[in-house]
Amino acid sequence: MRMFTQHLRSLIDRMPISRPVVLAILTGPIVGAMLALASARAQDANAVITIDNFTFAPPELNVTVGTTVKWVNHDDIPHTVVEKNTTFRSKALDTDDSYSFTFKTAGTFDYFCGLHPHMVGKVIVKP
Ligand SMILES: [Cu+2]
Repeated sequence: MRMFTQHLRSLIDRMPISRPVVLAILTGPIVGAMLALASARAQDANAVITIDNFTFAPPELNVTVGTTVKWVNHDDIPHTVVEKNTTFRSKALDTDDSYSFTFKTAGTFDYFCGLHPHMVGKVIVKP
């Protein structure tokens, strides 16, 4: 990166137009890309829990408030996702169906499959 910067600098020195203009032209797309990356990170508040072989994976997930969690059923039989206090409840998910829920409050959310109650999982939401 340093070599690249030095190379850039010598190039800029040899250019007939003013340095600030060149810098603006060169850094514009870089700054734009960095901003895009930053906003992508901010929006990256999502997580996936898979259902495979009657198991939620990961069985315990830690997220922050605002995160959208998506459950995806990879089994050949339907499953549901039901929170203990019915904070959320999906319909029956067929193979490759998914259900998403956005956690707006902090807390521990225990859930299970309504069709196979021995299937349990937990989402821990931090402020
Ligand atoms: Cu199930």
